[in-house]
Amino acid sequence: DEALQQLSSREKQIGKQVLRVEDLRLVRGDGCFVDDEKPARQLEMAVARCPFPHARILSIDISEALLLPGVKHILCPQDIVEQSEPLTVLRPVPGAPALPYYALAQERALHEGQPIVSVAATSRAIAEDAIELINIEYEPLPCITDTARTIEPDAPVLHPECLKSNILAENVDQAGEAFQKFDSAEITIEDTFRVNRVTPLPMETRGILVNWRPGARRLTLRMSTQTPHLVRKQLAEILRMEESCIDVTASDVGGGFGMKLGAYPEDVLASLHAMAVRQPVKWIEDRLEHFRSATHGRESLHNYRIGATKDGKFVSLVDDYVTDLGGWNSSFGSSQLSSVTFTGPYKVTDAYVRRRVAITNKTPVGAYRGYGQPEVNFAREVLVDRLARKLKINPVELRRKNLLQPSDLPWKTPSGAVYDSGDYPLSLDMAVKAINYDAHGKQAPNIRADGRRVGVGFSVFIERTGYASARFLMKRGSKFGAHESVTLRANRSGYIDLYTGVSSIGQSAETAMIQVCADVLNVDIDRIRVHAGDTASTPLNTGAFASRTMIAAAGAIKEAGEVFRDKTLRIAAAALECPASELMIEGSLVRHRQDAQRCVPLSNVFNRAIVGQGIPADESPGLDATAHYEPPEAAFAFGTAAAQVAVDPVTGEYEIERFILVHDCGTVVNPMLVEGQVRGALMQGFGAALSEELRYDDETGQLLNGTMMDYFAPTSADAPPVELLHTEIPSPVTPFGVRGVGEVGTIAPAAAVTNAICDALAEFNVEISALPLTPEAVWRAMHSPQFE
Ligand code: SMO
Repeated sequence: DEALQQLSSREKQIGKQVLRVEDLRLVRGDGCFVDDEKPARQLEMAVARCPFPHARILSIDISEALLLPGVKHILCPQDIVEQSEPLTVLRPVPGAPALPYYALAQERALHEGQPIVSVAATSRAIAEDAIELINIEYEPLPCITDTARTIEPDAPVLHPECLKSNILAENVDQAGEAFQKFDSAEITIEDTFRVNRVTPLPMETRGILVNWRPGARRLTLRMSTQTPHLVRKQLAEILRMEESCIDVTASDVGGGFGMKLGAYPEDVLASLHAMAVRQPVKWIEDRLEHFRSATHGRESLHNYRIGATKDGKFVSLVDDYVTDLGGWNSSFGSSQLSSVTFTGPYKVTDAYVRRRVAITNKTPVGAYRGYGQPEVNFAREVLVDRLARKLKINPVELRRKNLLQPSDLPWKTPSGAVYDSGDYPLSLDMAVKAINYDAHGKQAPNIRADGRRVGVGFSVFIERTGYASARFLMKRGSKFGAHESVTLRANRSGYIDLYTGVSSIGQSAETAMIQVCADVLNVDIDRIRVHAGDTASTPLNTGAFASRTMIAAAGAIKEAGEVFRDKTLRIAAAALECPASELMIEGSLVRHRQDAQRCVPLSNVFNRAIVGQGIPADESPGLDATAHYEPPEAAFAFGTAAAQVAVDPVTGEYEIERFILVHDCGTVVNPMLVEGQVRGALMQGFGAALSEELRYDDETGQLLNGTMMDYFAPTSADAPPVELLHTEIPSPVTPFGVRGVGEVGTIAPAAAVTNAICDALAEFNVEISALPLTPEAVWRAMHSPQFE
């Protein structure tokens, strides 16, 4: 009817370019990060860290430090064993034994930067002075920093108490007869690809402020974390406390990128100090600590194999890879998604993937934006280009021949994932067209007047977005489910408070959640206020990671919103003296569907509910709704990257002249936010592909470039020109057809740029199998002995 038509023609917020609500506070300096809070009597913590990659701790003498004025409390390894449990792993590598990892190293330290002693003092400066006065005697032990070395049978075992080798776990997924098909394939190609170790580098380092009020039995932690509820659960276990005595809040978080998932040793230490001295204790990680103690990402070796027919049909895909986990199993284990997406968007039924997770004497590796998918995408897509050269088939043609067609979807991959929907060939076609690929054919000159060679490279890709249901996860050893919860609560002024455990890590989730909520309730967007990341006020949830918020939180908002809306209408029905079914919410009021004049403001309806007067006789007072939404296993985003580069063959220097990303995240909730997420992730993708690498000295095992001076993170001046294109195919498995978007930009840059460089240098037969793509690496690839 007419009223319903009006309802549907009312401007929908989903799909609209709504400005970020977060920016109102951030640009005015009213954001609240950990260090913005300075409670009275606050102490600061500093941590003595192992300077060696592997060492036995022979003795610790704190007597001088204890005498330093301002020092309030010192924790030594023995205190930790008495007062706490080892750190728990939220997402263990399946099949891996637990490594007994305490907040302070016990007897032996396994990586540079591992905490040995911590001090709480009246200032950070005094705490650091105290660290200088602590005498720790070490016996340096032989160390292993090389991934290939650590898995050799004769390598010294780093965790002899629970492992027989340095391989923590090994898992296989397979379908069909991958090896037989590979062995009998008309053409085969294989190589080992080295993916570099990088650091996620959020602008805000880790930070924590702990307050303990024993009389109230309340431990309050203000933290920079992606997962307040999960950290609370972990800390309760580690500190041997009731979960109900702990509150974790994470209001503004200056970036997480996966490395702020779960509890770290410093969280335990600051808590124990605060409980011992009954004063607030703060620790803000400095950048030098960050490089050595916050989890790293990516490092792995992928031996990838493709078996194909002479005309280029893939018959077998095999990936045998090792992830270098560093010294301990971090909260979010290794990059397990490499296994899930190793076949990419290709149609193959015979495939095999073996994942091994290895221990070395380096900082633990955790989740990092993309979580295993950039790594395997690099190996597979670079090898696809090499196969194309070997077969003398155009690399675009080769991909077209093997891509899953829209009609193949939903498609269960050999490793057991289900691609929900999509149009992969369309994505590739759009990238080919956008980069004007025909103009780069053989006829066109690919040599510039200055001698630079021009090349074009492609990478198709898949991204798993969202985090699976509890049933799926528990089978794989996860210690938590993945539901997302939201509470909507009416307030007297006629506004709606939205409570969510998703912390604001820069992903604009508050804005996007408001848009979804506004559409579900059909209210104005400024009617909704988000309260995020506080375990005391928000329903128990999972957190902000896995590109999942718009899948999982949106589902919870929808379910809670429907309950909230129905009760709102029932209460309004008492005011307007008509059946609730004849009413609708619109903007700031409830009105009759047929008669817009017959209406009542939301503030009136909400007041009735809250006061409990003037509501239907069978209705309870109050107006709020909580929903716990169980998300689907995943919704797979996809896309294609195309890069055009100009390479100087004399120096190996190159410039990315154009970079096109065609991307599908299903229903776009807010085009501006999607663009921001994709551009930000692309920059991290370029950084890891082009210039970033944590390098270790072969002999001493020391981190060689653990400062911003020596670690080449790209700046805005280094940003290549990026052109974004979208397809918008709704996912059938998510509430609003949304696929995740947060991590997608990290996946394809390395492969697309590598392929473009190799295309540009085709006359030199250049092959690149390692990251990052520094000019030196390109030059070396040109001058590698096999081509001389
Ligand atoms: S690597 Mo992400 O925070 O799932």
